[in-house]
Amino acid sequence: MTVLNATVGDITTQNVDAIVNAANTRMRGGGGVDGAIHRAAGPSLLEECIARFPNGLETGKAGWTHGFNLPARFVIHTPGPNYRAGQTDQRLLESSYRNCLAVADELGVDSIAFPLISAGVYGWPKEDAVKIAVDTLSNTPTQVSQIRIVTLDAHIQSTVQELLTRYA
Ligand code: AR6
Repeated sequence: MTVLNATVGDITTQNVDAIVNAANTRMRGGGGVDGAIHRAAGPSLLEECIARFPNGLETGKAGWTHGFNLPARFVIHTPGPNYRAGQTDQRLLESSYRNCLAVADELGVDSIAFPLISAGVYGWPKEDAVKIAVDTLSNTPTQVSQIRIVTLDAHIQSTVQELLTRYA
């Protein structure tokens, strides 16, 4: 059985098997969650990204690296759609969540923490991003036992919580 919950905090400090990185298609780091994860993991993360993703990663796909200095053993990276640049098809955002869970299953991950993919620099409207995250994570079959949605903002967290109760 999979338990889905929400918490306020920094994704880089989560004590889970894997954390998800809201990356970009170049896979060489960036701002937001991506920058925080690279800083906390240390420079080996960039080296592994270069080795494993020489040509980057397509929008909506997912791939993994180790977590290095992070508490999490793995980082599962996904470039979400860039809403600001016109990538407004919700199916792309759904596939980011689904593909991250598929990679988590391949890795045998038991617990995973997600940020709100595309809801920062990429400009996906926050409430809609929450709905897509909760719907997709609730409806995707997975072997992962614990899924945590991590937000920096308490207001957004309560919106996540509200939607989660509909699935409880
Ligand atoms: N912990 C948890 N949530 C966070 C953290 C954190 N440390 N930092 C930001 N958020 P974003 P995107 C929230 O911008 O929109 C990067 O430059 C943030 O408030 O990290 O998918 C990449 O390299 C927002 O709700 O990801 C790409 O170029 C959510 O996490 C681009 O930004 C996602 O914000 C990706 O943009």
